[in-house]
Amino acid sequence: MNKLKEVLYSKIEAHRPRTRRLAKEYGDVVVDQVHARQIVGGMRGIKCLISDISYLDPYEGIRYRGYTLPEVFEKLPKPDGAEMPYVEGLYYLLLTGDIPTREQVEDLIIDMNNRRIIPKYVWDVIDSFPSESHPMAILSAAVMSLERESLFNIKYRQGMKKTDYWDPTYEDATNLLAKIPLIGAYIYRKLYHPEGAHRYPDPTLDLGANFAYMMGKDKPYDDVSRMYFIIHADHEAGNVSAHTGHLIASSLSDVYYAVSGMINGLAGPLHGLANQEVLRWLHGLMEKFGDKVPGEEELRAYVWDTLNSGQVIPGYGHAVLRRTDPRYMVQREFCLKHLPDDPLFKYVDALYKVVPDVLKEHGKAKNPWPNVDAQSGVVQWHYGVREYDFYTVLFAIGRSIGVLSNIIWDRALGYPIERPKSITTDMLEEMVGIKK
Ligand code: CMX
Repeated sequence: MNKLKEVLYSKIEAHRPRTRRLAKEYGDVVVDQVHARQIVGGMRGIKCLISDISYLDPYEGIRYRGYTLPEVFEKLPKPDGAEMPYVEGLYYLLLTGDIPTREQVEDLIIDMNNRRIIPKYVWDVIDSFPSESHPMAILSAAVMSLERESLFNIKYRQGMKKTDYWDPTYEDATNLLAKIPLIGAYIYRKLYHPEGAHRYPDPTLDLGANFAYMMGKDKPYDDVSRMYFIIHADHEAGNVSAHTGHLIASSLSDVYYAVSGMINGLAGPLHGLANQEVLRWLHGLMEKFGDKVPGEEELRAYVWDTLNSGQVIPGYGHAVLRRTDPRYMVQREFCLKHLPDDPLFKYVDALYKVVPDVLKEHGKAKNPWPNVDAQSGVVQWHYGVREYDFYTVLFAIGRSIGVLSNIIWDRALGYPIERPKSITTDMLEEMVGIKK
């Protein structure tokens, strides 16, 4: 057993009695009520899932294992000379709840580097897609194709105790996490830079630096990748991508099925695809005004035009958050430090001063503040990743860290197959007292 797995196992053993006790002794305690509006409104806010990996407070934003994002960036070990921490360190934190030492992270990096080999059929799957395909569709299919490598399935067929499910799930999850950045980078090169030779991973590099290397990007893109994957890693369990991954895995489908499903959910414009939509929307604005950022009145008019045509303002609003997303702030601070004069950043910053007031006036969005997606494309654009269809792939690589950590713990704690109850419209009308 490697060192992370040993620590994880001791945490699992310590945690199991808590879950058993909740189910056995407190099973009848009422923790939430369900209102009709939640049933017809996307189950918003119903407390019915457990995740110890992260928690999202509407005003404070995300905490990973109790740590805010600034704390995560400050406490996790960093490569020499780097501004951003090792992504592998975040995986360690999400799995165990402990901030790892540099030595523990280096041990994990070696372990993950040994898992990077990708079977040729995965490259063939990617190569077989037409070049007009969306990179999220290709990513989903490439991850799906790896399914035949699942150790969980082999062990399950051999007959495995339920308490052991977490072990091959950990192996599958760590294998996939080691491979998915390589798959993402290969998709990027194939779709947008087919002229250049494919770069094989460099075994001396950590996940962030290796991703930059495979993308063909120089420093500080390694730090950009680390920052990007860390801020997108998890957002508690109820969002579409995290919940989809958990739901699929609850039937004991392996992590390849689950993460492929997670990717499909993330590919919608109301969720992860919003980062691509933001760039498309910003370019519409820049085509009108060029590099000189227009005044507030012109910006307000552009925002109103979008709203009046029945579209949402991409990158603004959130189902849970009720203030500016701290993931937006992390990136904003990065931009202020590294690219304050970038024309696109100037637009984004000018819109930050205008959009919330317009959305308040519009009176629909419960949260008029920007989310992570309003800012993330700007950083990518600045460092030369200008093919904005690709941005959600980056989100997916990051999100897989949290989703895979959650699935390992779901298996460790023996959560059952998920099965909420549906009712008919007739039934709901009757329940609320509508007479026919
Ligand atoms: N622009 C215009 N209208 C918006 C809006 C926005 N940015 N955000 C919410 N609204 C509207 C909703 O469409 C809804 O309108 P209807 O009553 O006509 O259906 C109304 O305001 C109420 O919505 P809400 O309760 O505030 O928001 P939801 O929880 O239903 O949806 C979200 C949340 C993120 C889908 C929504 O705010 C949105 O569409 N934002 C733009 C897309 C976006 O940035 N998505 C990325 C979110 C982060 C991520 O997952 O990556």
